Amino acid sequence: MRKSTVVCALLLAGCNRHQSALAPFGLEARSTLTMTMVLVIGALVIALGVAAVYVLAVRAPEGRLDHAGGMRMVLWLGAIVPSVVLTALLVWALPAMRPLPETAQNLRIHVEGEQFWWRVRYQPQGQPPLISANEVRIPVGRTVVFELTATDVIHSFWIPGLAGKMDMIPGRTNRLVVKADKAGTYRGVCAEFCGLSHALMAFDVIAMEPASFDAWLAVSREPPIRTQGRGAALFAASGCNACHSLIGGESIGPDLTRFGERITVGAGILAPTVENTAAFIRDPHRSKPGARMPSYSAMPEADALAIARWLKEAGR
Ligand code: HEC
Ligand SMILES: [Cu+2]
Repeated sequence: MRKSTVVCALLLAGCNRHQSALAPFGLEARSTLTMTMVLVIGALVIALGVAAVYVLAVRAPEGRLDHAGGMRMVLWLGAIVPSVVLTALLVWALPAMRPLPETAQNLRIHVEGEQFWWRVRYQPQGQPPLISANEVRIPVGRTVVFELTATDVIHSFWIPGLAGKMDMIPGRTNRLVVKADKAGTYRGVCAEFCGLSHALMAFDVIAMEPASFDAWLAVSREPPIRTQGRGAALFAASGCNACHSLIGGESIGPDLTRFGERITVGAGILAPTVENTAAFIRDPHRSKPGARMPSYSAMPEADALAIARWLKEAGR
């Protein structure tokens, strides 16, 4: 009983961040959904039609349809109608395959797939880049160009509510042009098996009104304010800065500059609480087998909590 309550709560919690191609918030996903509906309804109509013909044929008096009549029916229903329908569908669907138009002025967001997280770099035209991780923010109503690549193995970048999948391949940059049309918080996932924690490699997508997006971008360029307490000392003493940047620089692990603002911990896996962060720091492999972060199981829980609290200070 209690177990099922927990399962239900977890399932419902998953509904906060929509991850569904059936609930589109962008142009490409919207046209894909329309096409899917046309195909599903069309297939249903055809199947019902075939069933109706079958029933009529069985019930018809013998000899009603001579050999020539039968051949005519095969010609029409077996060749002409399908050719016309398929050609019409092709002509109708071809334009949807064309990528959205883009210009050099469009915001570029470089996303690199890592085992098992996402390295994110915003590259607004004429401004210095902004580094982040495990979350992408996009302005509603503006064209955004994702530049996708990978460090280690092939991943696939998929935001079901926004657009189709795009492979992330080491040594190559694939582009995905998108336009969101509805603000909200959504979820993206890795859609290509990439190792042990492949299924635990998700990210948050926050589609914002353009003005709030610009404001967020401006604020994010300010160095974050952090106290210099126990958390700071422990972070340095434990060698965390060997892999994590707190000033938006290049780093081995996810950038933690504005960690307090993230709405999940561990690339879309855990709720953003201090407790979850501390648990992740002490034993990242419990929630993510194979994660490329050493575990700090010898670290006292109080220390992990102090670091977690301190990390969460910045970015809110
Ligand atoms: C050897 C490099 C390395 C070291 C050292 C390291 N980490 Fe990590 N850390 C990573 C990697 C890689 C990830 C991403 C794991 C994943 O999600 O697959 C990560 C993830 C995290 C996350 C989650 C980030 C997010 O976006 O949700 C936190 C928080 C974190 N580390 C804190 C720490 C702290 C605190 C220390 C020091 C006690 C530390 N790390 C030491 C590599 C490292
Ligand atoms: Cu992956």
